[in-house]
Amino acid sequence: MSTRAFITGITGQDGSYLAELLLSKGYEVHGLIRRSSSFNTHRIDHLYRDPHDPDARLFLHYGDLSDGARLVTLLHGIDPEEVYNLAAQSHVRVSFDEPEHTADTTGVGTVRLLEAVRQSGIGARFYQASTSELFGATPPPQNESTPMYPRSPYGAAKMYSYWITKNYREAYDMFAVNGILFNHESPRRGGTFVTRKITRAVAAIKAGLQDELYMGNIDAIRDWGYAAEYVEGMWRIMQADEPEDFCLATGRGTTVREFLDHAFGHVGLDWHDHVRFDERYLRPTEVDALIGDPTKAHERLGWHARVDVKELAEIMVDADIEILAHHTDPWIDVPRTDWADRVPRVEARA
Ligand code: NDP
Ligand code: GDR
Repeated sequence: MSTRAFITGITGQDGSYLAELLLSKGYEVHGLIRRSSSFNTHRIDHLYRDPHDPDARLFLHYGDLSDGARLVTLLHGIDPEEVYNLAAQSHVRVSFDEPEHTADTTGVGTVRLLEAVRQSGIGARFYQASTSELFGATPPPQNESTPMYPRSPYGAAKMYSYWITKNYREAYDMFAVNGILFNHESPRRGGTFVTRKITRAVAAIKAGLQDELYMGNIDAIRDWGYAAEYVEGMWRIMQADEPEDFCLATGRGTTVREFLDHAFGHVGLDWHDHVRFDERYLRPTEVDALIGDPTKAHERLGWHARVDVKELAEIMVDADIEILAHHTDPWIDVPRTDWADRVPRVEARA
């Protein structure tokens, strides 16, 4: 019998890599997807097989973290051994526009899922997608013992999720753990996060489809790793003998400015010729610097981030150039002309 896993947020960047990883390990994977008027499974379509196929091991179920009763019914029926809670309204800037919705999904959604695990009596292990945003205003380096000081409605909602996960571990003796992950990116990263916004723009500028890129605070420092490596860390956290929280990070900080150097420099462009400032991309309260100390994960899980930020920027720029060259975006599922049209509109959203 395969191990069964249930993943919320399976249609997102991390969910797609995690599903790929677990399928490669022989798991049966069940994912929660939201009903949408348009297809929202482009990141996992390459993994999907018709459920009538006897070899199908990926199954998708409609649901939402706002609907607790549905979560109980689903978990009771699926009876997974491992539950990964990756779903969230995950955009920090957007959380200032939609604080209540962010609290409901990114915060209260977690306790709905924990309660569903508890009430359905399945005894599954539970992973919570916690974040370096919890450290917020506390200066780097940050590790598992660093005091938390979130600086956004997103960070505050994730703070609740972090503590409620710990509380269920202590109160009910559940294997419930937090992976406190620093920023991780990839060609599957949503287009409104800063790295992908930059790499998509580099590809479009190089192709002559765009000339300017509007940005906010380019002095912010982040610890950027490669998402495909971080889902391996999530899995290892869930295989540990004891339920414990871990930070996953590269241990190196980079400014947005330096990321611009890497991305534009990779195709022989100078970002100073293209990047403009727009205050709409500033946050009311900013997180200036996040640089993780991943020593505990190195020592206890044998996990290391290998891809450095320059290589990451190059992987992402090459992928975005490839997407334009092949006329369709496999992660957005629209033809090239539509996609090129979308660049300014996508940018205007974050
Ligand atoms: P994405 O934004 O790419 O994916 C978020 C996922 O959550 C999507 O599948 C989305 O569905 C789903 N979702 C959103 N709201 C709901 C809801 N109400 N009910 C059910 N599903 C919902 O995020 P990432 O993959 O980048 O991140 C995964 C998790 O890890 C998130 O919780 C994020 O906050 C956290 N995190 C991410 C880090 C990073 O650097 N990437 C670092 C640290 C933590 P849909 O596709 O339909 O929108
Ligand atoms: P972050 O990621 O807020 O760290 O959250 P994001 O890529 O949005 O911002 C990183 C830094 O870049 C600055 N910045 C801009 N950001 C965006 N999006 N757009 C811009 O134009 C821009 N200009 C400058 C930001 O101010 C910020 O300092 C991500 C998400 O994945 C969270 O879900 C996750 O928890 C954290 O990473 C760790």
